[in-house]
Amino acid sequence: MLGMTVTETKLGVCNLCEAVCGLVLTIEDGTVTSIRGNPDDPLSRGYICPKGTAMADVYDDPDRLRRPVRRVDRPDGSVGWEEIGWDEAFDLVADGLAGAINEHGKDALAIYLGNPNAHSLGSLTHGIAMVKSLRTRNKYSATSVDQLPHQLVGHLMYGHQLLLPVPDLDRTSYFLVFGANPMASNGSLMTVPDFPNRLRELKARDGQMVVFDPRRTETAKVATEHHFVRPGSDPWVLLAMLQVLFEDGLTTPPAYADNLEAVADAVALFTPERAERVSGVPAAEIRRVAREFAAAESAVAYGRIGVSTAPFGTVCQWAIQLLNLVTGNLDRIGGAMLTEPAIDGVGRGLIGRGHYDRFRSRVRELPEFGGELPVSVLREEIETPGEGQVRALLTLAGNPVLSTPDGARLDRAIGGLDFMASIDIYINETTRHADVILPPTSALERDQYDLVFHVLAVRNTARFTPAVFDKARDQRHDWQIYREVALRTAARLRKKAPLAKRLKLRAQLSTSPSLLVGMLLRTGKSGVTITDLRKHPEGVDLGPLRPDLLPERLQTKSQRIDTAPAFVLADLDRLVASEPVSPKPSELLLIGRRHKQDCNSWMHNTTRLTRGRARHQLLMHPDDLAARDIEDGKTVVVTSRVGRVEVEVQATEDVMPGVVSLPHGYGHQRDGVRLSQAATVPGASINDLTDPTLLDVSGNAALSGVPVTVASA
Ligand SMILES: Nc1nc2c(c(=O)[nH]1)N[C@H]1C(S)=C(S)[C@@H](COP(=O)(O)OP(=O)(O)OC[C@H]3O[C@@H](n4cnc5c(=O)[nH]c(N)nc54)[C@H](O)[C@@H]3O)O[C@H]1N2
Ligand SMILES: Nc1nc2c(c(=O)[nH]1)N[C@H]1C(S)=C(S)[C@@H](COP(=O)(O)OP(=O)(O)OC[C@H]3O[C@@H](n4cnc5c(=O)[nH]c(N)nc54)[C@H](O)[C@@H]3O)O[C@H]1N2
Ligand code: SF4
Ligand SMILES: [Mo]
Repeated sequence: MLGMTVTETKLGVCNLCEAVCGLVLTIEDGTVTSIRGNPDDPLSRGYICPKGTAMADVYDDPDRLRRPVRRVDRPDGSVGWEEIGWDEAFDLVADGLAGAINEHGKDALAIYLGNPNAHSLGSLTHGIAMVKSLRTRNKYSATSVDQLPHQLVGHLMYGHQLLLPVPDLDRTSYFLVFGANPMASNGSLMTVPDFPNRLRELKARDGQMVVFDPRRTETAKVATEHHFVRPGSDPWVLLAMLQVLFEDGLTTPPAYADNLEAVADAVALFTPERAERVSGVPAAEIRRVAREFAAAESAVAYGRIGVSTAPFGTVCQWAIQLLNLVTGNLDRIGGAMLTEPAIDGVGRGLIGRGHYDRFRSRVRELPEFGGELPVSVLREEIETPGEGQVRALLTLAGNPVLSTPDGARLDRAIGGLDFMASIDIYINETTRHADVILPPTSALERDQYDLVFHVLAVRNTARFTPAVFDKARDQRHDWQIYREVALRTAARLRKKAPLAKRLKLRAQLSTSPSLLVGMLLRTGKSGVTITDLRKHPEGVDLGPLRPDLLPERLQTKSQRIDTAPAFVLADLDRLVASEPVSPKPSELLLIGRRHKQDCNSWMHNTTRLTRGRARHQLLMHPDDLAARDIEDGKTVVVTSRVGRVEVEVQATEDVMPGVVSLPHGYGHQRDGVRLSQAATVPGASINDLTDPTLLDVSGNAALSGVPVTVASA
């Protein structure tokens, strides 16, 4: 074999977005030399985007941590990192966490869970258990800068926070999209790999895709129709559509829906004419779209980040559910349908239904949802002295300094903590403050089964992907890290949990995630076993989504849907009170942006994804630039209530006049420190401008539609 190259082909899975594409990797002498989409995968059908190929970069990345590191504050004020052994690292972390709890109480420890946790089997099977064992009320996650309104509405209407109908994209004839850009994001709360082709198929069968977005996005450009809508004004448009449906008598709701008269009453005031004044969408267009939606053979409304991270995210998600429901498109082919995953975490109660306002945050008294507080309060809980003040922080795969509102101030607050530990594969803008970082194996080195994304997929499939690479001896999987941190911290607590509880925790955390998947499949109803999945690593097709699963699948006590939850109706008063009289002429509304080659706040150190034209600029309409005497390409100062950033501006008619757009996840150069993953991409963090006091009623941050001013630098 001397001198010969050993070439292997292995199947993998991409964990960089919710599309969870199946991959075929070519590996030569241990190096990944090519990554393609797997044509045999029944869900992703061979699709892959530029990020899928970059999975190899994460694996190879010399910047990626493979062994624990401890922060060393040097006498000259600079910071260095020193590799330490696992045993020492676990002890340091357990000492720090238990120390804060013993001295100041359990709520002195805050925990933040970031997005990649949803993409790791071990985080779902073991991470959540570890977090629970630490019993703090100061639990935060990316949920409250993302999909919290969906979860609240699912909880209120269907009885479970994750009983969320997904668009039956492969069969619908009318796809109505508010504030989502699946051509760049590849779908969210709708696992839909190969969106571009699925859309082509939709259009080939004479289907419509109608998009409402303040920017003419990649998705808007391939839509059959795009409407500019003023940021934050979607609830007016959505409620006006409902008003039209009721007024025209176009409603055909299912028998298990209650209180529709209350909905009709509540929306009566929200006429298309009133919506036009607030949103800029002509009343005639709102009427036409509503009528065409109702008349379509099948239709489904869908809304994502642009309407979730908005001041009325909950109202929007409620109205979107209602558009589907009142037109008879809920639980129907081509409409909004329920999935039947092989591991039904929702139906089997593995995931809680959600609960609201069981306790509140200490400083601002904001209600919890599902045991979590809105991350918009994290900074003040760290900074405000008194009983229950946060003294220590544990982050799991997150970067709140770049991803949550007023990140700059959070950054400073985190810097002042007594102790911080992170479970993360990089030193990022947040984890740079950690005393110790514990890095788990990366995605290609661990087994994967998508416990979350099969629940949200446009087709029922199941897939188990064994690790592509063996882990090195001195690496740890995330679940092994969670076990050690949980057990060693528990052992150090002065107020120990009862012995039986601790033994149970040990047993629970000592079973590997893959074994758990096998057990969950065996005890489920799908008939699929882990042996089947190991035989078919490309995935097993369980068929298209099935209709008529309601009302049986509802988890409400009555097994009926309350279409008019008092909680949501009450927020309509706040909506009316917020009706803008006339916008201030100097003010612009800031919205976000995702690009195909970006992955939230990380992956900016891979050449593969960062070469080519820069894309960090503030997008602004030429008329708005002219009105301020600003030239295209110049550096501008963007100012909001909480902060200011400098960034280059780019003129484009793709944004509405009065609207500016910055992508999130940029702005890596902080305090002049070069971070291992921060790379060289320029740009500013949009979350140095977003405002933690702007919130939806759910507690979700209103990141979209933040008032800013723009001036020449
Ligand atoms: N203004 C604005 N802000 C936003 C958004 C927006 O649209 N606009 N979007 C929001 C949304 S939807 C989300 S989900 C959040 C994301 O916010 P976060 O989840 O806080 O941040 P990410 O950028 O996803 O960072 C995840 C970190 O996890 C680490 N990581 C990656 N893979 C692994 C792994 O396998 N294991 C471990 N342990 N660590 C890993 C990387 O170091 C990375 O820095 O941002 C939110 N913030
Ligand atoms: N390439 C890539 N893919 C990703 C990610 C990534 O970072 N990069 N992140 C992943 C994550 S964590 C998530 S949650 C999903 C998000 O998935 P999407 O929600 O599809 O992604 P966004 O691009 O944020 O789309 C939000 C859209 O809302 C628009 N918008 C902003 N404000 C408003 C408003 O007030 N009203 C309306 N109607 N529209 C508005 C924006 O212009 C934007 O086009 O993407 C996932 N996929
Ligand atoms: S669409 Fe791209 S990033 Fe998302 S799972 Fe597929 S290959 Fe990965
Ligand atoms: Mo997200």
